[in-house]
Order: sequence, then structure tokens, then C-alpha cells
Amino acid sequence: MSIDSNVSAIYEKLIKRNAGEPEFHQAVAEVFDSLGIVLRKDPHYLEDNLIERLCEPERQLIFRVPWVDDQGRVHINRGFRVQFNSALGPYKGGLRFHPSVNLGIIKFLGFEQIFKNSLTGLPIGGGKGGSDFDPKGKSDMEIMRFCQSFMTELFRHIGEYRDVPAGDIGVGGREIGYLFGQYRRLANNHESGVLTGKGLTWGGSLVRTEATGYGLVYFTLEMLRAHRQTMSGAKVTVSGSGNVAIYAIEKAQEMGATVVAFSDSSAWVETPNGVDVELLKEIKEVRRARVSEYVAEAEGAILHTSGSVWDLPCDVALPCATQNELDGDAARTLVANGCKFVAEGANMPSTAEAIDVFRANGIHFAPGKASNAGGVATSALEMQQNASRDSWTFEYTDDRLHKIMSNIFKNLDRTAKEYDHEHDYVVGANIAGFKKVADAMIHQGII
Ligand code: NDP
Ligand code: 2IT
Repeated sequence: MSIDSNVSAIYEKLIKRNAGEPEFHQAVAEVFDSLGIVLRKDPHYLEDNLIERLCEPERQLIFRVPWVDDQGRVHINRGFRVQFNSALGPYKGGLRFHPSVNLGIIKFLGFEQIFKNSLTGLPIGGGKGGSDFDPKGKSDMEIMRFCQSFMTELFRHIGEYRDVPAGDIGVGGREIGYLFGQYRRLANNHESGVLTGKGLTWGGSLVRTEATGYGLVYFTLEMLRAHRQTMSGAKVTVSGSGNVAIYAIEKAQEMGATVVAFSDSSAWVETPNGVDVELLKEIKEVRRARVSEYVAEAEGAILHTSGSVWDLPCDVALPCATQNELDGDAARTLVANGCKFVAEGANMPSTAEAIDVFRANGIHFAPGKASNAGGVATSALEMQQNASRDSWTFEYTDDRLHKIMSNIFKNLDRTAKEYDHEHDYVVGANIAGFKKVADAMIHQGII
């Protein structure tokens, strides 16, 4: 990757002003790499310091989150919400609870979210939040007390037309429930559109749980089709075993693929005969246990505590765990083993070097801001249902999701061609996502 000379001064300044935030720098560099192409054709985007404005969040909140554990000890965590860009709609993006969370991580995620949300074609701006709280090993009561304390500060900053959080790593249906309960109590208002990923009896949408994983597979299907391949009979490697991974595995297998591996942060599992999805759901969603438990109960599954899922030969790789989990060496191994397609379910799971390796070796690569947009798109469908006090059927919502993902692929493909980078879906995603937001910012004046 290289930064175009038109934006290199902005990038240098951004690194200095946002010191110690390597993931944010990386996410900006990836977008700037594509911007050179658009700025040569459309130099008006350089006017009024638009690019620098786009890289500066509209608002950044950092707050103390005190909570009491089951032994009566007081803990202090740090809460974040970065409201990055609201040109296209209210800030929208998940909350991540993980010990690795810091401002730079939330800024990288919020920055990516601007372009992702733009690509969905729905009226949502970009934001992200979370905490360095570690949910692992905590009781339900501890999780509840933490969520209540977190929302006690956050509630004054969010709203149906202001900012609409949802889940991400460490935040699923249980956490959204506790967060919503506390919001409704503090606001004295059952404003269901304030959060997405809610339970089905109190404003949630069918398909939201499955949406990111299913959407990833719908997108991958379009990419395979464009290169005359199918999912049926393909060997697919998935990393992670959380919300995104589970439903990507389910949909890929439903379409005739064999998922040959998955993982969590403790180990990875080789599944030569495919994955027993119901067992995986039971272990991860109900028991909240480690992947070793899956191996103990599933026939033919092999536990590995060294190496990674990327060591196995596959046709399609779907990284669905976390940022920078797939580096240059892993990318070279995938190439050597004959992998042809990589589509990101996680946010920025491939390092810049890995993406260079994919591009240099003809691997068709879909960046997360396009291929994992199904989650936030279905969140926007949940907001539509809340606004109209309606709830749609599974089939209707799933069909909407499928069409949105197909349209995202077509938009990327068309944009990449238009800018003379056929099949470069990084260029297609960055340019198509950027132009819509940039045009809205231009129309709305210097704010
Ligand atoms: P979950 O918390 O449900 O699952 C996360 C999975 O990734 C777990 O298997 C976890 O393992 C693994 N993981 C997380 N952090 C690390 C780490 N530092 N090292 C190794 N493994 C790790 O999260 P989601 O499935 O919701 O999110 C996964 C990815 O998808 C994230 O990048 C997220 O930003 C992205 N995403 C999520 C969307 C959603 O709707 N949920 C939408 C779009 C993108 P362990 O349990 O051992 O920690
Ligand atoms: O990264 C993401 O797109 C998400 N975690 C989902 C955000 C949302 O608002 O549904």
C-alpha cells in the first residue's frame, strides 16, 4: 500500500495528532491508498479540507465506569463512544467490551464504520464505542451491574435520531438487554430505536442475530459467482467462534460448503467433516465455554494449540475474529495452499502486508467494510421496524439483507471498473463508500 502524494501531508499530520493509535493509522492508510485514484479524477474532493475533516471525529467521549463485583470489590473501567460522522444519518455502530479496547481501537472501528454504513445504502452515520471491561469469567449479575453503570453515562449521549449503539465483540443479546433496561429507566421512555440487537419481544428484529455471518456469505457468493465459482463443494476456513463466525459457518454449510476449521482465542479446531453448528451454538452461546469442549463432544474434530486456522488448505478464507489476526506470513501460506478468495467478517482482520500479498497473488479479497456490512444493515432494518412500530417476518428480512449484500457487491464491482481497477474490491469499497459521505458533507457545508 502507498499513500498518494495528494493526501500524504494530511496523513503525516494525522499520525502526529493521534500518536499511539496504530490501528487508527492503519484504517486511515487503507482508505488513503484508494483515495489517490479518486482525487486524480475528482480533485474537487481536496477542497475545503474535506479529507482532514472526515478524519476528525465529530465528538469523542471517554468516561469512568465504576462497578461492584460479586465479592463487593469496586472496579473501574473506561468507557468510550466516538461519534465520528453523521452526514448520512444518526451515528450508528457497535459497542465492544474487551480488555484490549482503547481510544485508538474505537477510532479505527468508528472510521471504518463511516464507509461501511455508507455502502449499505441506508441512512446511517458512523460511530463506535465500548470499554476495556473483560466479560470473560464474570457472572450475569456482574455483567448487569457493569452494563447499568456504562449506560448511566452513555444514555445522555444517544437517541433514536442521535446515536444508535449495538453489539460487537463481547456485547450480544444479554448485554443489549441490560443496557436497554437501564436506558429506559433513566430516560423514562421506551424509545426502542435507541439500540439495535434487542430481544424479539421488545423491539428486536428477526435475522439481526444471524445477519453479519449470513450477510458475509451472501456477499462471498456474489464474489465467487463473478469468478465463475460456487460455494457448493468449497472448503472454507473460518476464524473465531463468536456471533459472526457461527452464522457464517451455518450459512456456508447450508450452501453446500464444508467448513474445515474455526477457533477462539485459546485454540483452533480442525473439522475435516464439517462443523456441527448446533453443538457449536450450545457451547458458545449457552455455555459460553472454550472450543476444547467442542472437540471433546464432536466426532472427528481435532484441537490445535499451535499454528492457526490459516495453516489449512482451503478455497475460501473468512476471518471472523478480530483485527490483524491474519498477517503477511498467514497470507503467504493461504496462497501456497491454493486459497482463491478471502472475505473479511471481522473488522480489519488482515494486516496491510497480508492485503498486499493477496493483491500480488491474484486472491480475490473483500474488505470487511463491505463484506461484513450485513450486521449494521440489518440494524438499520431494525430501526425502520421500530420507527413504524412493525415487525417483519424472517423471510422478508432475510431477503432484504440478501439484496443489500448483492447490491454492495455490484456497487464495488462497478466502482472498481469505473476507476480502472477491475476486481480490486478494496478500491471499489473505499471509493464508493467515500464518495457518498463526501458528497453529503459538501452539500451540508463546513461543519
Ligand atoms: P464475539 O464476541 O461474538 O466473538 C468474537 C470471537 O473472536 C470469539 O471467538 C473470540 O474468542 C475471538 N476473538 C476476539 N478477540 C480476539 C483476540 N484478541 N484474539 C483472538 N481471538 C479473539 O464477537 P463478534 O463475532 O460479534 O465479532 C467478531 C468480529 O466481527 C469483530 O471484528 C467485530 O468487530 C466484527 N463485526 C461484528 C458484527 C456484529 O454484528 N456482531 C458486525 C460486523 C463486524 P474468545 O471468545 O476466546 O475471546
Ligand atoms: O462492526 C459492526 O458493523 C457492528 N459491530 C455492528 C454495528 C451495528 O450497529 O449493528
